[in-house]
Amino acid sequence: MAFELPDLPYSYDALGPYMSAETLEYHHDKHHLAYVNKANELIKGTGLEDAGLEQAMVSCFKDPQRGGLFNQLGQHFNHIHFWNWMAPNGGGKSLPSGLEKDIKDAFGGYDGFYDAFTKAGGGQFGSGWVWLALDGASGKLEVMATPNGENPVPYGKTPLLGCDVWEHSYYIDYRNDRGKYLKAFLDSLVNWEYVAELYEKGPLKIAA
Ligand code: MN3
Repeated sequence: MAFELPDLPYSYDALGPYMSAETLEYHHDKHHLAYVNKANELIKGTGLEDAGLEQAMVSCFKDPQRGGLFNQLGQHFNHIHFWNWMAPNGGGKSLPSGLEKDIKDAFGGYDGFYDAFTKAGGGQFGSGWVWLALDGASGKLEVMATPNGENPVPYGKTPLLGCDVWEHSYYIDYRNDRGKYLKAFLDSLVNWEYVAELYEKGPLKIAA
C-alpha cells in the first residue's frame, strides 16, 4: 500500500507565533510530501511494499544498499508523529502524572529532562532529530539524538517525543538560532497528551 501524506491535525496558523504558517506550509506540504513521494518510488520492487512503515524502516536500516530508502521511510515516520507532538497552547512542565513520575526517576525532574533534551538537540551536528525515547530492554526513559532520517526505532527504542532539528523546521521563524527554537518547542508547543498516549501503548514491537 502506498504511503500517504496525512493532514496536519490543526490549521496552518494554529501554532503561531512559535511556529508560523509559512514554516508549516513548507515543512508539511513540501518537505513531508517529498519524503512520501520518494519513499513510494524507492520501495517499488524491494518486496517491502506491504511490510508496513515501521517494519520496512527497520528492515532497510540493516541493509547498506537501502540507506536512501531508509531515510525517506524514517522521515515519513518522524513527521507523522512530529505534527502530533505539537499542539496549540502546548508545552510547559505540567505533565500527565505517570510520565511526570518516570521523568523524575530518569532525569531528576522536568528541569533535568529539559537540559538533556536541549543539549542533545543543540549538539546534533547538521540535520537530525532529538528524542525522548523508551528503551525496550531496560524499560527506562532516555534522551538521544539521531542524524538525518534516523530515529530510535531501529535501536530497539520507542520514540515518545521528537523534535525536528533540520534547518527547514526553524530557519523561517528562528533563522540560525536552534536553541531558541528548542526552547519554544518545549515551552509552548509540546503535546504532552500525545506523548502520554504513546507511553501508555508501551514499546513498539517490530521484528529485528
Ligand atoms: Mn522536517
